Amino acid sequence: MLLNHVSTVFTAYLWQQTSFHDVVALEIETFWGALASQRLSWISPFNTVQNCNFSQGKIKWFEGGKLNVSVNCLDRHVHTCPERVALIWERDEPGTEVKFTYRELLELTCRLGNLLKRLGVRRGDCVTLYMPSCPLAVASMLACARIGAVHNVVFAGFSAEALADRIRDTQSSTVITVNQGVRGGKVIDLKRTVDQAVQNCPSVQQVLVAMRTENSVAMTDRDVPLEEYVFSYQDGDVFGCMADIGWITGHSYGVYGPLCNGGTTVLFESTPVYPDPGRYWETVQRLGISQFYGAPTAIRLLLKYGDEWVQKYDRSCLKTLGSVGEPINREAWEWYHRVVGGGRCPVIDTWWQTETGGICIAPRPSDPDAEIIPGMAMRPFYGIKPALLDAKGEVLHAHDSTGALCISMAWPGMARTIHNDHQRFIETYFQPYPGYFFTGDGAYCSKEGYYQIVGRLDDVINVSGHRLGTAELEDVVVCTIKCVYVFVVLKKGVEVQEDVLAQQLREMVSRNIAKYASPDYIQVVGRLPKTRSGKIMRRVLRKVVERKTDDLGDLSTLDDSEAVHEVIRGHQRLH
Ligand code: 6R9
Repeated sequence: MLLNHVSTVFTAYLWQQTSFHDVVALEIETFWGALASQRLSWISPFNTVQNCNFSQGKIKWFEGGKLNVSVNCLDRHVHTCPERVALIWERDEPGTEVKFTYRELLELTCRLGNLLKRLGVRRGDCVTLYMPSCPLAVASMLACARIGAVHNVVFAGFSAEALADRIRDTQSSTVITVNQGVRGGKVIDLKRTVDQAVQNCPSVQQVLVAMRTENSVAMTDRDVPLEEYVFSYQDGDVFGCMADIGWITGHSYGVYGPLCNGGTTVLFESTPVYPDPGRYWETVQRLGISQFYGAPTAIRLLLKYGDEWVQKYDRSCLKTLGSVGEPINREAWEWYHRVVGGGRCPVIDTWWQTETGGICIAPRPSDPDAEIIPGMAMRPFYGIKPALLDAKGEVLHAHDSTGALCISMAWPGMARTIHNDHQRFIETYFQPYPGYFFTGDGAYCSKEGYYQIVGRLDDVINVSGHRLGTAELEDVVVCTIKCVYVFVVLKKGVEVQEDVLAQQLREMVSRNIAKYASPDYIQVVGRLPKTRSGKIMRRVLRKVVERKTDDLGDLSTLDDSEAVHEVIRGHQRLH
């Protein structure tokens, strides 16, 4: 698990560096080998850089080597710059941020690590964290890593059942939580949810409870209260990854990447619209964020509110704007670039997955001559070898083609198994295209060798014999099913007659893609069903259109169930 973070460390590092030309030419093995020796402290050095075989699902990196990722994130920097700010906790209430230095974070991590050991947590045990993005959550992750335990971070918006499933799956003996969470001005009783969940989880022996708010909660014999912590202030470079730590982006780019590189990271507890839609940019100004890393869902939401919310704030500290999680459509890309970045900051659309551990395809903002095309993830990251394959499993050699996005060589950050189910790992990722790691996404590669993600392959639809990626259509109408069924969310304050809108959208799609792609049905909705990390749940929309609403599938990651009910009611009204 510790090694999974190695390539994250490098990609985060690249955000911070100005030139990397010298390493580009090096062979993959030399490349990862050199970075691993230079950028990380090893307890014992590795013998081989890699020993991987995709057809056997064997992924082995840095054999013989031993390191501790928490030592790499903390101790290394405490030796050289103990008072540098490691974390800025951007709390829900604007203007109440709290800063943690590397020294403080190490102290908190060691205290927690020792407590976990005293409570009987051993190497290989799993600890479930059900906490909002806060320094104690980061210290808990690092404390687990420090003592060799596995952390299972469950997004603090998940229901008691979804939490219980994940605790049972990992057989956790220990859960760490807070009394209450605070998000968008609302208080959420997290401890109560944990109490409900653990009723059905016999493995749980103890629940560690920290106090996020001042309200007391009912404690049982199983609960262990955690004391509150210390903080101080210092200036530094500020990496603003807005993702919740319950999502891989929060792990790799909120915690391990920036800390391992000695950077200062912002932990965002709130929402982009609390107390108002200017929150992100007010935070950028107040904390001096230099790299802002957000999700297209948030960008699309904010652009609906207009430019004034951005322009009110000084964003001159911003250097790079990152996007992750979904394809970013051109309108959102351009708004992000022109309005948020004032045309001055490169927008980097970064494609990667939980399974890849870190960014795999992204433009290189460090290269002043590098071209960036809106809506394209552009070039493979150093050491990543993508391949596009057709339905017969043949590699598409020529550029200017679309196919299943696979990766032909291993890299250190990639997943090495599925917990308790290695066979499923092999079947899901290595059997669809033997010899390749299959990502599940479709991609287009341009003549120049630039990549554009066209969406999940299970979202690609077959219309009149033509394969259409949802991303491509969405880019034009800014969603779709076997016939094209478009769900439209209007910008704030926009009023249109639905039949006029439908006519305009049909013309636009016919003109920009093709007549066969023109939408058959158009439904205007207030909002779309999304996961907690902001991805549109297209499979749910498909079921609504297919009238299979009694078979919506796993909804445990759904953010707001009311959004589904609204879409269903709208659909019933129309048809
Ligand atoms: C990091 C993360 C992975 C899936 C991935 C793809 C979609 C992520 C994207 C993107 C287009 C991008 N995705 N980044 N699609 N452009 N820049 O999101 O991990 O939650 O595992 O999701 O997200 O479909 O396969 P995860």
